[in-house]
Amino acid sequence: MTEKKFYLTTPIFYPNAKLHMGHAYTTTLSDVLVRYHKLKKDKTYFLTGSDENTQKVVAAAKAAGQEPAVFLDGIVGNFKKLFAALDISYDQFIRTTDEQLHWPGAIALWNKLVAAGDLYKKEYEGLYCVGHEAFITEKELVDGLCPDHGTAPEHIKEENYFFRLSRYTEEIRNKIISDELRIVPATRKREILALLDEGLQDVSFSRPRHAASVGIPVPGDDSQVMYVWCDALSNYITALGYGRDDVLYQEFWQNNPDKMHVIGKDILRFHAAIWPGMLLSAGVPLPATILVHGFITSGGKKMSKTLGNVVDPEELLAEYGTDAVRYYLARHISPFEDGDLTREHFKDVYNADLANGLGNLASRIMQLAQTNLAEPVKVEWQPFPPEFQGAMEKFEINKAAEYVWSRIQSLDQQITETAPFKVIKTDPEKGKSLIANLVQELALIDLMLEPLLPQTSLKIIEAIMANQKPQNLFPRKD
Ligand code: ME8
Repeated sequence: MTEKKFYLTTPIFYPNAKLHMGHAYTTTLSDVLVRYHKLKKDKTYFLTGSDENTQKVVAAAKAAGQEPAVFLDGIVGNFKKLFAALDISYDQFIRTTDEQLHWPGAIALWNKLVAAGDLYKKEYEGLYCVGHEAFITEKELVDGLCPDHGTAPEHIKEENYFFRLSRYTEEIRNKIISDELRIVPATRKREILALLDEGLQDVSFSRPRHAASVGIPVPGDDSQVMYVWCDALSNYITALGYGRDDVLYQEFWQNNPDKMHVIGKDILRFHAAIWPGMLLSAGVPLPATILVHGFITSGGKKMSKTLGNVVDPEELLAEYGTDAVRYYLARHISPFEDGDLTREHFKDVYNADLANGLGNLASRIMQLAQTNLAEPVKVEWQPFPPEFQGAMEKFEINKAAEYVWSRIQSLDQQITETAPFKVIKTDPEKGKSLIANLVQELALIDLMLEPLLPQTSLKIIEAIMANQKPQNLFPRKD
């Protein structure tokens, strides 16, 4: 039997500032999906990284009074610290300033687009929003400002290479309609199809070197550097060795039907229109799935310093620990819609679902086992319950977690109803078998917890194997 492959990427994040809760969400959602595939014994590859060749980074480094390279190393170090604290099991962290790993592939891809006759030079005049790292139209402005960033766009007149994206509108459209390129959820599929119905415009793919000041030189034209999005999107294949070393690329991209991008709703157009256009032009297979999640708000509002409603992932991690944060994100944020997180709700959920729920259940059962069973229960292998598997296959990690917690609740009830602590006094054999059953059930719950709460899952299975009550998994918070 040939092994199934699973390739998952997150966006590469801009290292102009610290990562926030939204980034923590994208990476946690991604990590849960990868760990689930690992448990199914698929061969997985998980990519994340940073999008470094941008004006934002140059500006942020300048504001910090540092050389860009030094500034970037510092920020990227912090990205990795956050990912470690969230237990993100990525295989590779790609940086687009990496001239060995990223640039050869980006250049090779560019050359393919040239060979296809899809790049041409043109004078361009328009408005550019540095926040978006994209051109913006007069129509999109509110009071002369970019509505997302609240900043005035730059007026730009320059010569750029343009990518003939318009040529691929129909092909992209058909592939999305037929789900050959699957956009999940359906609301996002409709959104991108509506955009495709209007027809795609050709897009700027380079900037004059002086204007952009950083970036990958355009092959054969030193006066230009690749435009950020053209450079950034290619990371998904350059990291695997496209144009450089084909082994991983062949295995996880070229010959792998199960490759997916996880992104937020803000970058749908880039991933579901521009990127497929580039791949079609270059004759490279398209991704199979783009999972588009919503945005996290706090108290129904965008997190912002002025509103004082920012919840910092590092702070939550320090106070509650890795698995509590993963739990909240996995269970209480829908991957398909916008979600909300406040400190108050986080604490309530922590106490109810983790301290009183899971923590209490594991400790009750293992206390009974430790006191009454002479040796550890030999746990039998059990398949994933279909409810859990079904939800995971649809990327509904919140529903999967909800199902696990419904099992936690029923197991709690089972202890109360079967009362093994009483039975053991009158009928020790029956009492022991009731307790062994509880342990067996706990082991199944524990299996489902692995992708969601990996550290807790390990502690529980260790407790089961040692026939010992685990340490206090989730101390109550007042
Ligand atoms: O766009 N809620 O990088 P970026 C949930 N470098 N997720 C959020 C969020 C929120 N409020 N805010 C951001 C870029 N995100 C480019 C990507 S990919 C080839 C290049 C998450 O640092 C979400 O995943 O601005 C979103 O798509 C991403 O961060 C944008 O990160």
